[in-house]
Amino acid sequence: MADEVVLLDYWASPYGMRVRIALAEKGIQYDSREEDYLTNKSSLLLQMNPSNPVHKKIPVLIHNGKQVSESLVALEYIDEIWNDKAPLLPSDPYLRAL
Ligand SMILES: N[C@@H](CCC(=O)N[C@@H](CS)C(=O)NCC(=O)O)C(=O)O
Repeated sequence: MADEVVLLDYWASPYGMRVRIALAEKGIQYDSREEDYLTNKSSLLLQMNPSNPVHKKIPVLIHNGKQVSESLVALEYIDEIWNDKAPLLPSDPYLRAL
C-alpha cells in the first residue's frame, strides 16, 4: 500500500520549508494543505497536533494518519522512514548533534 503523506503548512513558513525540502530530497509525493495558522486553524490542525497543545503550530507532517510536529523532528522522521536515498543528516551522532 502506498504511503499517505499530508503536510499542514503555510507557504512562507521557514519551518514548513524545512520539511518541504526534506520531502523533495527524498522524492516523496504528498498532499500539501495550506493553513491559515494565525486566525483560522483547521480542525485537522487542531486535532493533529497533540504534542504542541498550546499553539498548534504548523508544519505538521501526517504519515499514514500519524502526526509528527516540530520541523526538526519531522526532518529526522523523514530521514529514518525513507532511508533508501538522499540522507539528510550525518550518521555520526556527534556530527548530527552539531
Ligand atoms: N519550532 C517549530 C516552530 C513552528 C512555528 O513557529 N510555526 C508558526 C508558523 S511559521 C506557527 O504555526 N505559529 C502559530 C502560532 O504560534 O499560533 C517548528 O520548528 O516546527
